[in-house]
Amino acid sequence: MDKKNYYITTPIYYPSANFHIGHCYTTIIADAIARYKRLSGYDVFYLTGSDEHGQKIQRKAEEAGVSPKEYVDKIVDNAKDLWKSLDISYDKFIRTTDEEHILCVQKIFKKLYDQGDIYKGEYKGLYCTPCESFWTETQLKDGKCPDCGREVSEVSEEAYFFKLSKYQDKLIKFYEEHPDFIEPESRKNEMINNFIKPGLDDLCVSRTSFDWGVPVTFDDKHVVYVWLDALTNYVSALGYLSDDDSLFKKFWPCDLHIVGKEIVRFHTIIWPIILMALDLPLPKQVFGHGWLIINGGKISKSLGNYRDPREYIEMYGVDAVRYFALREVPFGNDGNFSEEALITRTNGDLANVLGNLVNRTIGMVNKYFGGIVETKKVADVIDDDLINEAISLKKKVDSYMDDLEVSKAIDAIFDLFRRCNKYIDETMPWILAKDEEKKDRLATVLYNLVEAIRIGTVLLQAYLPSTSEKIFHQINTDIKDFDSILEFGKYISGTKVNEPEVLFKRIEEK
Ligand code: ME8
Repeated sequence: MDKKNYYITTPIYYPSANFHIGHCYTTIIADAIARYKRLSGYDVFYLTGSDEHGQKIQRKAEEAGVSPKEYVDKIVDNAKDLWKSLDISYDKFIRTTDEEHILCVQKIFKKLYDQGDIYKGEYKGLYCTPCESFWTETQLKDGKCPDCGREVSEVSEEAYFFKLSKYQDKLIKFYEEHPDFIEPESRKNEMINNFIKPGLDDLCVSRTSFDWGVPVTFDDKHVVYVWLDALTNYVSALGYLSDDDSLFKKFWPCDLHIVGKEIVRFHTIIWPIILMALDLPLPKQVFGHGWLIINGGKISKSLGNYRDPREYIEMYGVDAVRYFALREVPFGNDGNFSEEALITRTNGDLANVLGNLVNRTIGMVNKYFGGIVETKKVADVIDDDLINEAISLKKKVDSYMDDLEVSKAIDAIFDLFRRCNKYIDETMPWILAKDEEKKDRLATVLYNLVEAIRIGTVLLQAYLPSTSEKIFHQINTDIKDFDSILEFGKYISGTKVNEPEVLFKRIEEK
């Protein structure tokens, strides 16, 4: 039977040498979902990438004395290096400077122009001449340019516009017919009440005041402006309108666009309208997640309140960072980031609950049975609760993942590990070990523990892949598939475990 397809995307990031843990958040969540779907048997395409055009980049490149392309090339390598160090399993990294993307944007622009959805008009704005930037009234600081503090003047420039307004009613109808299109629900109401009901303005889609962008083929003064360029990545990456559109045929429409809350608007209003105008099916869902914040405010370079995420990875391990991002931010809300909170999570859940459990269990198997895990099938009612919790875990995690409650999903897995620790307290293996007659019962207890650890770890693979591999190695099993955790007892009795190894060192609080 053919596998079912699943297409998931992150936003494409502005190239930056200063990625922070907040940027990693979107990518880690999408990675966990992509891995979970792969393990569930889907053929997954996970897309991420970089959004490289625009005046800001052009100016930064000038300051650095290099061409914009040279400038972005260097920074993109930085992003790829970061995703590698975070174990991000993307299938493709799209760059808006890729030839295939540029051609796709140009074809879309021409098509929309030919069918009358893009028209030439005049863009009016407040302009700062030294900064060569347009600003809106609300962006100004004390009525002056927010970048340099100088006076701005009202000027207008020739520009192309996209007729968003024409599709307004069709969009509302689409929302009504697809109640799950925007998640969480609260963001949908925000879109309807704040943006659509007051009436959509047509969108400026070209500029003449800079040239670092995709050129408009039929009017070479213009480059395509921001969102039409950026959003198109989700289809250009699949070869839409190219000679080979097999990926597009296979994976479109997208199953899930994961985006930060501040760009939900572009993904749930502009993007669907572009797709409607192109007569393409719309994505199945857009999920707008909250932010990682610091002391209630944004993570920001100017505040100097963060480190390069690679420093945290080096200090605490990749899975400490992944775990924090996945666990700390509840469904759709903001979550607070601090190094202390990262340390608390690492010491509490990772070192005390999981690390300690695996270490103690393997230690006891070595001490009492020379490393052999063998069930003697001496059951006790005390086992039932552990076994039930273990075999019902997948259903629970499936259901949280279906609702994109990633934080609850990973916590449910840790509930099983906590339950295992409680089972050790309840069964007291060190007491059983004192009585030769209880040896078979002791063997069964340790088998149950190893099997419950295996079951939890099979699910944990999607979230903490590197730790999971270490656990599989320590308990010496390659039975890692999702089907193997629906029943208790698939761990092969008689297996010899490997040497225990500390998974997470406890970190001394600073
Ligand atoms: O918006 N917490 O790119 P970007 C959580 N190029 N998420 C955060 C965050 C934080 N503190 N800071 C940033 C763009 N992000 C456009 C997208 S898509 C066609 C074009 C998230 O580099 C942010 O919410 O500014 C967004 O989802 C992502 O990082 C990229 O942000």
